[in-house]
Amino acid sequence: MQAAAVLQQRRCQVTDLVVDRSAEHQIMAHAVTAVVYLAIGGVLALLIALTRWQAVHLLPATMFYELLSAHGLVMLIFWILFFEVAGLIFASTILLSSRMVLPLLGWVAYAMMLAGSVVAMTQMLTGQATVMFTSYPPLRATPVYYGAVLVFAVGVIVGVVHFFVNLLAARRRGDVGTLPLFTFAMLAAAILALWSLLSGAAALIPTFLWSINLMPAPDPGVYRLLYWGLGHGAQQVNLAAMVGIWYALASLVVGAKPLNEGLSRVAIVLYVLFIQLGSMHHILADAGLNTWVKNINTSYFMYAAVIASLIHAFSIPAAVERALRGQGHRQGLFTWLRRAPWGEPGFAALVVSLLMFGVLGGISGVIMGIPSVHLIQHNTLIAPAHFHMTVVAGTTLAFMGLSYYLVPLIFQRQILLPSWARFQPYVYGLGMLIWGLGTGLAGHWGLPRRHWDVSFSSLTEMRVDLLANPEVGVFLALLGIGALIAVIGGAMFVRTIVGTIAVGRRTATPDLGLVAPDAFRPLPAVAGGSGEDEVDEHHGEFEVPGTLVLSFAFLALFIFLYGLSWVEMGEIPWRFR
Ligand code: HEM
Ligand SMILES: [Cu+2]
Repeated sequence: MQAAAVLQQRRCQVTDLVVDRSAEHQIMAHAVTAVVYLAIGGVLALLIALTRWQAVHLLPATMFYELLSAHGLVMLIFWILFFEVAGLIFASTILLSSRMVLPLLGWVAYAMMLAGSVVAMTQMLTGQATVMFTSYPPLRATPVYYGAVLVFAVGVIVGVVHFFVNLLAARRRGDVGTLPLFTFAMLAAAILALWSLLSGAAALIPTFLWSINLMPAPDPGVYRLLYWGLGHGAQQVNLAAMVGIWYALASLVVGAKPLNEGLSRVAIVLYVLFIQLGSMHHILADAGLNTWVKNINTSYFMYAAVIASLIHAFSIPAAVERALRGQGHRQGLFTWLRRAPWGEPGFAALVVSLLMFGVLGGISGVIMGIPSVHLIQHNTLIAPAHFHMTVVAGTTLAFMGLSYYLVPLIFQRQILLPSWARFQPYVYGLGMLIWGLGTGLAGHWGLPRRHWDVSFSSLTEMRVDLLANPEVGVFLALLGIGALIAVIGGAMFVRTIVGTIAVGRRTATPDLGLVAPDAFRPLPAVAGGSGEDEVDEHHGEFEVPGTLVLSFAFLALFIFLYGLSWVEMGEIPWRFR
């Protein structure tokens, strides 16, 4: 009995956490699958970007739409969700030093996700389901495609249920009191995921039945409303997971502890309560909804969730500033920032992810959600520019940053090419920045998203020439060059992680680079081992003046860009009636 328990567990020699073997194996399986999908999605990204770069215009039309469909699905759904389910397993077992109670349930979830995702991707790549990841009817795919997506989704639901089971079991065994902040964030993510997946099922089950001729075609307006319950909700799952990772990376690398952990938790709860209410910002141009519904849904309620993000956006840099000042970098406003560990992959990923998500993704998102402004941005390249700043530069980069620590610890291998890991977040971020600026500006100049041929060469009677302005050519070149750099950054990540897993030196104590001295003792700070007994000798003076200045600079930029969007709207040549 005792021996069996020993076989099923090990104690991590770096973190001192008790590692359940089943949890470990399942995390490995999910992580490897996620990285494979990221690599596939990256190749597709390069091909479609080189097609959108009109001067190159690589792929033929049909193939462009097939690969674009697959890129959206593989990246947004498969890469992200396999990684997130790994995160759910980690947060509910290893981080709590707790046992996995029903390993079989976890494997069932994984098998369904794997089977569904492989089939759905293959359908898209072979031209059976060229419906984009949104699959709006009346676009129609094969029943196999909808079936595969549903199998995948049920797999994720099982994975989420598995998370709740593990968490409840840990609670009952007394392994955990107050949930650690990371687990708390993942709990919010899991609740949001359930809601989103149910909404997605409501959209996709009738569509599946339509594809086998058992039901009439779904009403496109109703489908879109239900679909975005999934599409929007899924992004909030990503948001909660990413914010959890930001806190984790900040505490891991610089020993930052939230200024006010209670407030950070309240901000996470705000996501659960309010974020779904902003879901209609995806269908603001749809005629079926009245203005009142749109205004309420996308403005007043959404702002409650935006406030939550603003709390994290202040709280995390502030925690970093306080920790670094505590380490002696007290002079002036920004010495702490100059002395910060810029060469550590966790810190690099944290900063690039937080900045690009907050500044580029966050501000553009709030602006696009204004119903009137939305009308001049809808379906332009502004949309992909916005969401690549959130879900790629933000979420994906945060996931990459965490991997540089979790992969060596879980696989017990020394990270291969640590110097690549140091540069990789910057390369990826720079590529995405150039890509985002080029794509966003091309959108501002009126170029549509999801479009193979913006020269409209076969539609001469339309007499539109979106490429007439020479600057558009420059923006599209930025899109292409940025994509090349970002793909190199992505490949650096894949190479480092795959190399580590395959041939990294086996060791129970991998060197993780700079880790805050108290990050793992007595328990990882993210696992609730926060220094409550810490005495703060500087109590009374304002502790984070640098972050305050940065926050006001951010707000000023926000106001400027918000105002600019109204000016832009005032300059359109057509009129609203
Ligand atoms: C090297 C990194 C990447 C590059 C260069 C890239 C490039 C592109 C390009 C050029 C498009 C087509 C835009 C259009 O024509 O409308 C696109 C669409 C898209 N990308 Fe990416 N991408 C990258 C990574 C990612 C990642 C990591 C995700 C998700 C986590 C993602 C999610 C999407 C989605 C959802 C679409 C929309 C597909 C559609 O309209 O149906 N991309 N991307
Ligand atoms: Cu949304």
